[in-house]
Amino acid sequence: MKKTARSHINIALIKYWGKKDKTLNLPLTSSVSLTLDQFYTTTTVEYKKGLTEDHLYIDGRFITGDELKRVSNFMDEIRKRYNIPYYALIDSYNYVPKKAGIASSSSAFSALALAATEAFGVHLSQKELSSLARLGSGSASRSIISGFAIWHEGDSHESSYAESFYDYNDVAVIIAFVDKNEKKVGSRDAMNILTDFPELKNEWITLTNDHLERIKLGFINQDFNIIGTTLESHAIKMHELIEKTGITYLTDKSREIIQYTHALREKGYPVYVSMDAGPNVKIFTKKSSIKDVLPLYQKITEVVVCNKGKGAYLI
Ligand code: 2P0
Repeated sequence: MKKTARSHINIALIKYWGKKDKTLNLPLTSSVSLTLDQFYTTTTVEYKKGLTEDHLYIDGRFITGDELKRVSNFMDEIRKRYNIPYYALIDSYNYVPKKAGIASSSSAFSALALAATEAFGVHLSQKELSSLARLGSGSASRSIISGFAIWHEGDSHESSYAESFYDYNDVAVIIAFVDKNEKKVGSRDAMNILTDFPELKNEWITLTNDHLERIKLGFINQDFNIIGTTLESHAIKMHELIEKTGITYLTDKSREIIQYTHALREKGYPVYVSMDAGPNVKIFTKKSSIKDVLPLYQKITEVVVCNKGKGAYLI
């Protein structure tokens, strides 16, 4: 009744921002991501007969309050769905800068979904596991999958899941760190504010569906320029949207790195930016160009190079 799972973070090329159903955690739109090889969560779940509640440790710290509640609610869902009669000891380690827009909830709930089912001998298909992880955190549905994934928005628990997307081999991501501290507004709270702005919400849905079609063509034609320009405009549009709802994640330093990237692109480097719910900037580039591009970013900030990573697995 004990299993350990590992899962890596993913970065969205087409972003998930906003929900159409909070209970099932269904997104407003489909999204596309790349699971990375660098940052991950390792989680052990052990069901124990004597426990009267879940005991959660994150990075060796005993967790209570809202953080425990979110995890316990997710565990309740798993217990209900698979008739598991025990509470669990959950021991989780994040090899991710937490809450700094490097998406730790994606790897956390993906690893937890796998460990919590397997620890009770429940073997789910990848599709079922992805839907399950989604209930913990939307982006976790995509971390179940290796490499590029599409999370289909769906309209029910079963139809909202991620699976492999088209592939592109020559890709790498440079994470340019701006700030590793905890962000002020969590993405869950921030995206829920969108419900107060119905017009913005509708514009966002139309725009995202359009970007999704465009990026698909980029993959089908194996055109890195189309993939890159689409993911970059998409991320910039998401931040414009978020700012219209009164929240700002990007700092002056983020904007400097964005400008710097545009200047490099004018010189011919294949570099495109993407930013999530935090100030750090992710640069999508070609793996074959890393040796030329990396020193240019190392000059200006702390960086980590990521390649395509594996989906969730047992260890
Ligand atoms: C994404 N983000 O697609 C977008 C872009 C942040 C910016 O998915 O409420 O932590 O747990 O389902 O998954 C972050 O949202 O939200 C996220 P919940 P989650 O990567």
